[in-house]
Amino acid sequence: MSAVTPDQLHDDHHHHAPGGLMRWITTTNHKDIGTMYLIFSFIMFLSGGVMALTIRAELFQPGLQIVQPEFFNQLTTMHGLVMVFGAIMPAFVGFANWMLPLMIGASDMAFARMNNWSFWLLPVAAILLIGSFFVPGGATAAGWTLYAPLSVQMGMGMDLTIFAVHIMGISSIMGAINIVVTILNMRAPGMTMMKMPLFCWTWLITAYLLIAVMPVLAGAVTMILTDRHFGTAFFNAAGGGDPVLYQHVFWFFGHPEVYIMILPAFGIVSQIIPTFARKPLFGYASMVYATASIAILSFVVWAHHMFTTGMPAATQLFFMYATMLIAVPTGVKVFNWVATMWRGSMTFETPMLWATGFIFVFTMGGFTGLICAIAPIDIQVQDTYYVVAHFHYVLVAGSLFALFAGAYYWLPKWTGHMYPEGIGKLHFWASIIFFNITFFPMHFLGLAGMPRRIPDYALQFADFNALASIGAFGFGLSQLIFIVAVVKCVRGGKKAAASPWEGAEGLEWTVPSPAPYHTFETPPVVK
Ligand code: CU1
Repeated sequence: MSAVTPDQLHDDHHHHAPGGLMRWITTTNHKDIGTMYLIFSFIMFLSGGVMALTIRAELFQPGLQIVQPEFFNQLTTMHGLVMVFGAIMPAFVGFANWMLPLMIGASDMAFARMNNWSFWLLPVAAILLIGSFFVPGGATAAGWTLYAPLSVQMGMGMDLTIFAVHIMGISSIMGAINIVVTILNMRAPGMTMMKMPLFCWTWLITAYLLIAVMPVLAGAVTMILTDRHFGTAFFNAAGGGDPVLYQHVFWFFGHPEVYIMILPAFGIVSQIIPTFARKPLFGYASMVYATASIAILSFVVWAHHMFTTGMPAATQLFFMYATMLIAVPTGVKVFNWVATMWRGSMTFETPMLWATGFIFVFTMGGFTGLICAIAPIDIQVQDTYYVVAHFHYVLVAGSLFALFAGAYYWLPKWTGHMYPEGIGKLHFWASIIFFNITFFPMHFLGLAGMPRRIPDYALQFADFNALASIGAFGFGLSQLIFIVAVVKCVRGGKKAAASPWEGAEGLEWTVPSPAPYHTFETPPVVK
């Protein structure tokens, strides 16, 4: 009987597993699929970013300089769709793929082949979506919300967008089912639900939101499709339909969607703060309940997007108070993060900079959200740059900053190498400064009455627009620093220790008991 050497085992493995491109097309490995999600989402982030910079170039001065108004509207529409469905959502799914099995001690995702299919649907949807720029009439210019009746009358770019939304929805639902089943069925012995790292909890709740609302979005765009081509009149008053119905259906999806894009961010930040404060997370159970409360409330606030559609006052009041109620569990979370840092031995490596930057700037977006929730104020600022400022504070300084926090935090785990700390810090400081230069002036523009989704504007708005455009180009260029950091990390970054944050990441486990020892290569050591 001869012993099998590790080399022989490796060779044997090699004969069965495809290499090169086929490896990536056929992979069922959660780490490979996580990597593909992250690379795909970053490419989409750059595409949506180029659209944003074209918009800001046009808005640098009043008048029309760079693009025609019709194309400008296509750009604002596609920027929103690409960033929401192509960049932010897939990036969080990438984090889920990489980290959930490791965190709960599972060997892989529950449905490894479906996982491959979830990912590979996305490039198809992206080609349809971005390809719609090149069909007759160009991409749809109905806004990312695709409001009827305009979206019913748009050219064939709208049909490609509907098809893309359907495909992305299928991908999201399959991904969400995979996450729910993995968490409920594949936890290691001893890993009870209330011992899971908070990232798992936030993603479990997010996955339920996805399963609940993606079919609603699919229904909304299908009704547009049949109104366009098959003689129905869901949104056509002349045929007995109601254009406002579209807004109800869309925002029944759209508001929970806001939390789909922020709850996993809360999860990432909740892993990072304890590590760099060197204290366990404050209020673990209250974090779980706050996340669930936000998710449940997100289903009963949708019409805060519709205060100007002529609702009865009592309905406005209901949606106003329900929306303001969400500030309570969100406040619990912010309190817990701050209480975790309170009297901790804090250090500010790059992930912690992004995480604390997230808390500070995301919370400002939360406050402007509360202001928009007040019906009489919302009626004033509806469709102005105040709203644009608000949702970029929660989506850029919220979702995106948390994604960068998580990327720097786990890059050593993913690649086995450290990223260059100085370059990471430069990326953070450049981003947070240029972010605020870009978006803070938009509050003033909105309060002064500048409408969103227009390529030209009155002279009185010129100064703040020039400032915002300068900030946007600074922000865009700053993101190239991330590419430098990742490339330097992968090629020749210094070798990461098994416990890259000097054992402090043992504290990312939010409960006193340690992580199951087999989830990472070596047990975390708490110093
Ligand atoms: Cu909302």
